[in-house]
Amino acid sequence: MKLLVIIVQDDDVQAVQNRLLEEKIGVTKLSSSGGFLKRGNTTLLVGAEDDQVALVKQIIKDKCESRIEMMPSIPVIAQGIITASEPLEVKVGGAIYFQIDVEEFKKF
Ligand code: 2BA
Repeated sequence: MKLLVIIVQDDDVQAVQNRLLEEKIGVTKLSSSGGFLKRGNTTLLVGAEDDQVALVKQIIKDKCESRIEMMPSIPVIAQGIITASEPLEVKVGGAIYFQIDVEEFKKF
């Protein structure tokens, strides 16, 4: 069994969750936020049997889009003068995926 930790953009969560539920694959949704953009995203925890892992990856690939986000300008102080940095375009990927071996799984 594997524990999959998948970070997705909030806009894609519903579609991913619906497909996982259709396939009867359990999922836990955690509210999270990115360290760089400091915007909300969602972390999904999926306990998957080894033979379900490929299907979960395919669902993620199908349902998660990469998008361009704007990082707003921030005040910058240089040589005592306050200016504003240029707004920055940041490409946020479809999803970030981690796969971990599960030593033991129990339901109490
Ligand atoms: P954020 O940390 O808010 O990052 C959003 C996007 O900003 C990233 O998209 C990446 O394109 C860019 N970015 C991140 N750090 C950067 C930096 N130091 N300089 C320039 N650009 C940077 P993704 O790579 O698709 O990541 C989307 C979200 O997934 C991240 O949101 C973070 O919440 C999570 N994530 C990404 N890599 C991770 C990792 N190695 N461990 C844990 N979480 C991760």
